[in-house]
Amino acid sequence: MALTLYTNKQSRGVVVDWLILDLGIEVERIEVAYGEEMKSAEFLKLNPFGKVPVLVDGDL
Ligand SMILES: N[C@@H](CCC(=O)N[C@@H](CS)C(=O)NCC(=O)O)C(=O)O
Repeated sequence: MALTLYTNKQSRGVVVDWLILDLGIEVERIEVAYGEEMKSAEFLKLNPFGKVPVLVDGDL
């Protein structure tokens, strides 16, 4: 399983992190900074709203 969680420690992404921890699921965590990074063209491809959390599961 290749899950990737794009998140920020000061966001509601901590709730997703908590669930992932409880379920014992392996995930790669990528910290995304508020501001420019979250609104960058690259990140907007993952979430057009430019917000975290974003969970990527393979092609989904
Ligand atoms: N409906 C979204 C809301 C996500 C959301 O509002 N995330 C905030 C952090 S808690 C965010 O990324 N804010 C950045 C911004 O609005 O620029 C969800 O529940 O995942």
